[in-house]
Amino acid sequence: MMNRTTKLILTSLAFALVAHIAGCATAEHATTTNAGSADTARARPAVEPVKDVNEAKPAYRAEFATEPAEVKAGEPVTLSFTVKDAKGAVVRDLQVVHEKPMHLLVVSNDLAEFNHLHPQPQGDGSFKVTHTFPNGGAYKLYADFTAPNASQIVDRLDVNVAGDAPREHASLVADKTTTKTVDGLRVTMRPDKHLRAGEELMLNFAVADARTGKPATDLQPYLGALAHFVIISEDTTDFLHAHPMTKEEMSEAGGAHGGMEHDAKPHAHDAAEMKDEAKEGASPSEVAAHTTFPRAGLYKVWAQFQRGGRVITVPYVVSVAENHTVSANTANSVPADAIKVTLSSKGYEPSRIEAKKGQPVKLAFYRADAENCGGEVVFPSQGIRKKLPVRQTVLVEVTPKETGELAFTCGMGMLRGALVVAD
Ligand SMILES: [Cu+2]
Repeated sequence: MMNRTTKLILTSLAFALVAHIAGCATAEHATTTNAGSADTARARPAVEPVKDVNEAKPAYRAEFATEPAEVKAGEPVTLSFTVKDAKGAVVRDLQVVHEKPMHLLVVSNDLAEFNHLHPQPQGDGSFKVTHTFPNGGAYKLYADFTAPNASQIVDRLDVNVAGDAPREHASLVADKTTTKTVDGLRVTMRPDKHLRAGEELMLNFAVADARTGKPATDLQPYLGALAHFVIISEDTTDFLHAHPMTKEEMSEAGGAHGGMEHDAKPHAHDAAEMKDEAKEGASPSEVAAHTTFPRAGLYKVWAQFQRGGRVITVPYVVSVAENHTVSANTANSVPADAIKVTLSSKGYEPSRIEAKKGQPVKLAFYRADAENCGGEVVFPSQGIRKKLPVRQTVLVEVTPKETGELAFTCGMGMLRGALVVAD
């Protein structure tokens, strides 16, 4: 019954990233800055360098300021972000990811309000965008950026907006229906399995024209992708920004060579290319995000599409169950003759492991969090590709046949490590 255009063609790995604001690499970026309150003058705590047994990786953070300093409901305010490295130097050349050097998600603390903005680079190295908060109250900002040769960083910032009558706090309630109609687009979310903490799953979204009920095949690329997904936990500490992948990306991610080029060629899309593709046939009326909810609880999901030149934001509230299967496996032991390699959103630790030519090395990969890119470990030169379920230990045995570096990467080539092989 399904014709070509309604087939799910954007499946498999999505470019999805998660930042656990507590408990891992991005925790140090999650220090809060209060603007528009008595706390404005309080300096942010100094950022501790990322601990790495082999080489000190630079840590980055966004310094946040508002103009004017006091933020008032209904009045435009300029939000300014200056990214600095561990030494305090301004970082200007952020990687362009999904067509923008910086993505900014603005949400009210109760997740009722949502804005997806893009601060623009300024002459002084800062990134600025003007925004008008509709109501007084507490807001969270998530500044999402990627410094050169570094992985994605999400800085969570607090803004208190002055207003006469702060809006009443809205409680999250899990949706009873997974079909929503916004701006003439009817969107149905169909997860491929029951939502459980720490379990990889696919959120499928079918889009139809609300008036005709027919599959909507006229979606336009928005920031280089057919959809954007932002997922935030009820307590605002977990943030995921996911995109469906194009066919080219899927093949690029699948090939070791393509994956290795990720550093040289930042993850970016060619919207023109996608438009050409759209001319050949209609846009797919289903898109999918590959994602993992890190913990049990309620999450708000915003799916964003573009149609007729307008961005359409479709909100969902989902309930994620405890995962007893995964927690039962947390006590996975590492064999005595194996080297434990922990994988978190900061990458592999250790990322460089000494080995001897001709001698087998046993690596025990432990994936500490649900950072999506780490779902697989790949040894391109060995033809090894293994799935890494969250909080489980997976053994990989390799016998290096040559001296030099024997690389391993995540499924998309964004996180990397190497065996350093000597005679
Ligand atoms: Cu964005």
